[in-house]
Amino acid sequence: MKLYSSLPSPFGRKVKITSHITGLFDQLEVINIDSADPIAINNNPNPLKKIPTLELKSGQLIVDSTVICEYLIKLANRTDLLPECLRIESLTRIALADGITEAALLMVYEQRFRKQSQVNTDWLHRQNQKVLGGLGWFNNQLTEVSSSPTLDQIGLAVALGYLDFRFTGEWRSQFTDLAIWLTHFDQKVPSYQLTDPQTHP
Ligand SMILES: N[C@@H](CCC(=O)N[C@@H](CS)C(=O)NCC(=O)O)C(=O)O
Repeated sequence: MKLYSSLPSPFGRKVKITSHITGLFDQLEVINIDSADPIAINNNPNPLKKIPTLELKSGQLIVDSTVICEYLIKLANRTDLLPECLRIESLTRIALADGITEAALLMVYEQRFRKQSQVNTDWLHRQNQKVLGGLGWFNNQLTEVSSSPTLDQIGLAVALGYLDFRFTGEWRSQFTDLAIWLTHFDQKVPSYQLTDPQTHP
């Protein structure tokens, strides 16, 4: 299976951690694509040119990190990562965690793809409110982490990791319970550090 991703991609990291936990990482051929490079992105078979993208040996494409993770979870028969009896609740938590990551990505893109004079500070503020809203929600809804985390916990950890990576961990002083939670995740899930773009570039 080919996984199109990039080293800093938080959604790619979500898939990589899931593949480690399900024991499928060695079956992935990871192909790094620099999303900022207009020539490199043409190598991505995803028509939307987003990463992560999974390409099966048959040529079938699987897109969107949650869909890819669910595919891996089913392939490895590890449905405890996305329990059927809690499916809607889990998918909601995953969507909220992904929403934090998406808003943070949009803030990064606003500053990467526009000239400084064109950066829309109202738009940045709007996205930052989403990040803060999501963090506030999770800060009051934390669940205990084990060495085999659920997919919503993986999604939350990569969202926080992305804020650490791109926004120097400013969130930590305001959301102290979440910061403690992430320390537990980091200690219990070795693939979190293995996929850290700051230490494994
Ligand atoms: N909902 C998608 C989001 C994927 C996404 O936005 N990926 C970013 C990189 S982390 C990307 O491909 N950005 C380049 C672009 O949007 O053109 C998922 O969960 O996979």
